[in-house]
Amino acid sequence: MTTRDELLIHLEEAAGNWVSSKSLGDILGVSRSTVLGHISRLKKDSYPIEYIPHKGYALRETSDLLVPRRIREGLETKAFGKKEILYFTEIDSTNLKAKGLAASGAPEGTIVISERQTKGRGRKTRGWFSPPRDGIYLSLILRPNIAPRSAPSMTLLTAVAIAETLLAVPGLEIAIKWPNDILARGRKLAGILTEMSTIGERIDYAVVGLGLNVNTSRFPDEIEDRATSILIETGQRVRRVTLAKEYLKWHEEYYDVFQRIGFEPIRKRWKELTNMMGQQVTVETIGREYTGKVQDIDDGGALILRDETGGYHRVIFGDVTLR
Ligand code: BTX
Repeated sequence: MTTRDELLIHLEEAAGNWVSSKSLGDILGVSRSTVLGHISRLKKDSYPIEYIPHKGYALRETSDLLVPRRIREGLETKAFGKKEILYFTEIDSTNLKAKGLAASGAPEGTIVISERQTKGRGRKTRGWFSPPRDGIYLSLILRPNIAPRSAPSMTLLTAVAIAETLLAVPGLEIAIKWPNDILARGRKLAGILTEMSTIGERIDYAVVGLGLNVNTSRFPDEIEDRATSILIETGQRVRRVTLAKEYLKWHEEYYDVFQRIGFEPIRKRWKELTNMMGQQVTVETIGREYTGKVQDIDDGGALILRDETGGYHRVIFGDVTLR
């Protein structure tokens, strides 16, 4: 963790109380001028830090930072977010960080969260626009006891958990799009990036990364007509910390169902939350394209299409275009 992130976490843990630059320097083992330098940069980046002479610095309690203390407060889960929460004001990609941690043995339920990503990743070589403090960029480490063949089900389960979270936001209409998107009015509101590592015929770990556009007011030109946020959809700013906690709760709930009963209840709910059933689609996968009507998803999360000749196709991954 950088000194800047540690400093922010200390201010946050002071829960609105004033802390002097000297005591911050003592806690962090750096000089007072280093502290002042970090504070000035944080303020320049619009972090809501206040100052009163002779008292010191405090982070405004209403700030909606995704710091561990705020996530843990009232978090209704058993394991997700109850283990380690790694927090960053800035990181290249939370998924990259989480993969490194998972490879060195971090337990299921460990979370990596950042206020901003400089190299947020989508599938293949794509990027994920991750402006500071507007969205949720969160990666969760899982160790599911499933065969690699069933890996797509982890993404679908996550999509259901995000959809359940978003259903509680007034004025928001959402639909799941296979395999990894949540759409509002046909535009991308959230994306999921599931990455995993296998040992023989079993999954060692899965990292499930969520990118959710919460209070983003503008997107870069190249994605402006394809992307949206809760703010754009509803005109309301929503507290990210509340959403992040709800999401963790739903995700854990469905993950438990998955471990105890299997994929079937999730598959059923997924079908209720998508607008793809019966739709004519084209799916582009590596070196092939399939066109057909969406018939179903199978017990591993693959998409089942029926083409004009009546033939069925099972697609494990790809990019879908609705016709
Ligand atoms: P995807 O490959 O399905 O979508 C990526 C595409 O979506 C981009 O090529 C671009 O067209 C568009 N796009 C980029 N940024 C945004 C955005 N903020 N909102 C809407 N559309 C966008 C989707 O991949 C999976 C994204 C997962 C992101 C999370 S964030 C936390 C974690 N860490 C990390 O590096 N990635 C994941």
